[in-house]
Amino acid sequence: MNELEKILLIGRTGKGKSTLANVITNTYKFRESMGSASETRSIQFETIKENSINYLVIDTPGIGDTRLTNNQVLDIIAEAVYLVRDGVCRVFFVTNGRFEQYEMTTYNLLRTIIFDEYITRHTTIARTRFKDFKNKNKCLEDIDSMINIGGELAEIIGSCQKKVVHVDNPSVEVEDEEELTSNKRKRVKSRERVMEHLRENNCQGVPYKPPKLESLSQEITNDYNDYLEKKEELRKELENLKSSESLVKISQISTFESGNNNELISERKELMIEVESDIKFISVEEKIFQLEDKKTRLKREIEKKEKIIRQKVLKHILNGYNAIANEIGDIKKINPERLRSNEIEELRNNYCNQLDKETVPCVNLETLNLVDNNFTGSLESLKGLIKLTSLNIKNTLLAGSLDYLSGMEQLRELYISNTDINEVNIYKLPRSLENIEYSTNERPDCKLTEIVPLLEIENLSVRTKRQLSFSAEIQGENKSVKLEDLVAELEPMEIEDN
Ligand SMILES: Nc1nc2c(ncn2[C@@H]2O[C@H](COP(=O)(O)OP(=O)(O)O)[C@@H](O)[C@H]2O)c(=O)[nH]1
Ligand SMILES: [Mg+2]
Repeated sequence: MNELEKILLIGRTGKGKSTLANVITNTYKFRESMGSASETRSIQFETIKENSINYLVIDTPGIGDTRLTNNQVLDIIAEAVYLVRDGVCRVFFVTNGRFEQYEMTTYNLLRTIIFDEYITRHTTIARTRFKDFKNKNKCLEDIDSMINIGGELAEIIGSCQKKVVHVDNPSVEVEDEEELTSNKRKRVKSRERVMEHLRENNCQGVPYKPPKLESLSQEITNDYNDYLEKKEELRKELENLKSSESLVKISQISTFESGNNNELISERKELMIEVESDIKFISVEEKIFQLEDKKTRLKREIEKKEKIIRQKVLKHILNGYNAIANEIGDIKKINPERLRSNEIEELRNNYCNQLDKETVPCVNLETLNLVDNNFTGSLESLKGLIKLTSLNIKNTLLAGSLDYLSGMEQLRELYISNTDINEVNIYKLPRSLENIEYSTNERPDCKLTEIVPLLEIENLSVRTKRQLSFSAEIQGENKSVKLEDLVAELEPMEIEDN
């Protein structure tokens, strides 16, 4: 069996991934960006055979790029996972040595979402734009200087055993003949470097297939196959449609011509021809109608599949959130703060358009900020987040009862301004609450207005409690104040439960 060694190229936009892909595959099939605007937004891949080894070279767009929409990112992850579902042989982290902000985003995201800490064992730094790539000493010096700069790149270089391949793949879109020849030669030489590196660092039959990749690929492979089949079907239909449309044109022309040419021929004959071409005309039109119908149906089915796949990827990301957070916490190698606070949180907040039980499985989550989102539905899905200390659902369309928060015994801050939350049993609210923000100024017609009086009582009790415990502290007493005791006093003021 001919195994495919999968080579995954990742890195920030403009670092030379597509160019490197062309160099490795010895083609110009990958789109090299001339300006920053023309970069590709989807995955491209090609196979090559070299020394009887089959390689699949996969070029990814920088998924940390803000220019991509959330759906595009999910699609890219899905496709990448599908392509490397049997494991990846080498990951080329492409960089030009100039370390920039967000340089590691793609790497870190893939590492946390589909790979694990062992990704470094299968990673090679592809250092592009290195003019002295043929000089071994200069290459070694460059590795040292990258390590000396420190930071994440240095750590990666260290943990991938200094596996760095230096290349220079200048553009071939140049006018000057001499320059073109020279640039092409540099590409050829660079290619030799890369292929040599691949020979030395092949998978030896054991591709890297970490559990996260395995589970997500299992999750989406069937859907992805369906999706690809449908896309192929659609492609064929479109082709059919095209040829049918040209048939219509031909038949229209023939109707016209037959009318003209038959002027001198007997009426009967003319009529016959007209009738004949009419029949043909109608049947082709009907066919087009059927094909159009099929096209619309297929498109709809494809969209549906896309959605399912995206949801599965999203679910995988959010399900893994805890494990991911733990893993980062343990390893502390890849700047855990940034990863946690920006990237994963960003993913969470941006991608979560719908609150359901599956999308909120992060039991260790302490802060959840969903402010200014279009979330609808109830808070039931948050029930399990028992470690939350702060919950902000301000300016969302979340509705219903606050009772779902009753198990959150560490919840101190709650922001529910301008929502449709309209049920509360203040006895069930977490005792730990220190602050509830429940303004309705920005949306005076929101349903929250219905329970504002109750919340005022709650806030009063919270404040009283704080004052009491404060004075107890001052008095050196270790007296814990029970909320029930306080609300018992407030009970006469309570407005009927709704
Ligand atoms: N001189 C030089 N230019 C390069 C090299 N690699 C890429 N480029 C140029 O950098 C730009 C971006 O390259 P591209 O492969 O599209 O980057 P990608 O966004 O990572 O795919 C293009 O104009 C390339 O011609 C290299 O090794 N040397
Ligand atoms: Mg590219």
